[in-house]
Amino acid sequence: MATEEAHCQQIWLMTEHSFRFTHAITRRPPRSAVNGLRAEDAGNPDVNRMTEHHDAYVEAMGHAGVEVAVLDALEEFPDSLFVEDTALCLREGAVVLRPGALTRFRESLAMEPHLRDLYSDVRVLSGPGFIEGGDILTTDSEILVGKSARTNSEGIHELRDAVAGWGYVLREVTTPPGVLHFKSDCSLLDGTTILSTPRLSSSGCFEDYTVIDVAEGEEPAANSIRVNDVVFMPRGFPVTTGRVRDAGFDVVELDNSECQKIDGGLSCLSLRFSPS
Ligand code: CIR
Repeated sequence: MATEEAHCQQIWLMTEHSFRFTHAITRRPPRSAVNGLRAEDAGNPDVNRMTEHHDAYVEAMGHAGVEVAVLDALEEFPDSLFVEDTALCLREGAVVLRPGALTRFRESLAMEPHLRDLYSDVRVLSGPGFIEGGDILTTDSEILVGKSARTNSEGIHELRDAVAGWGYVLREVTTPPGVLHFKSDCSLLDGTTILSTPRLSSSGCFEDYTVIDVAEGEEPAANSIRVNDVVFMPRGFPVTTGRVRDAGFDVVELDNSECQKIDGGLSCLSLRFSPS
């Protein structure tokens, strides 16, 4: 490859690293997902349907150009399909997190060996803080971490120390009260564009970004994911999907009704990364 072309490709990789992924890790839904944690009772999820949706999610990731590892279900952990909460995966390495929900704490230990298979540098937070991946949004310029009922200041401080050596700037922000995770209410659409609920964007935390607000009554649509050239959005939120399409993004809608019953969005279902 000509030197100039190689240089351009390097710059492209550096500027879009927050949504260009070669790999993902997912975990199959356990039968015990009917006991998954939830803030409100919307009925138990149908695990057969959830599994069909999960299969479609994995297939869509493949179509988007990602090599997907599908781990076996862990029956002892009802929420273990939401692998995003267990780790932060960056180009330089992975950080094993410390979930703040007691029933989920050991899920991250079960993830660690899989990260070691893919990364030479895996850092494990030793506590005493707590932090879940759903509260972490990585953009091209920074890592935003929302303090929440699952993520405390100590956990954020420990993550800041863990990633500082890799050159990342970490900014502490706040998850709106009553919202499970920071990313329950926002997603990255490209390096500088965020899809957000108005209740979150009105806090001013996205001042340096272009913000597309989700429509009133369509808050779960805020948890979407940009994967390479497409944006995966949950089905059933037509006004917000229209706004994202009108802004020029290529949207793929995915069924997520069963995970939504236990507060799980599309981002929660995978760890997405490109190890360097
Ligand atoms: C929980 O409450 O932990 C699960 N039922 C849902 C986790 C969703 N994860 C995420 O937003 N990253």
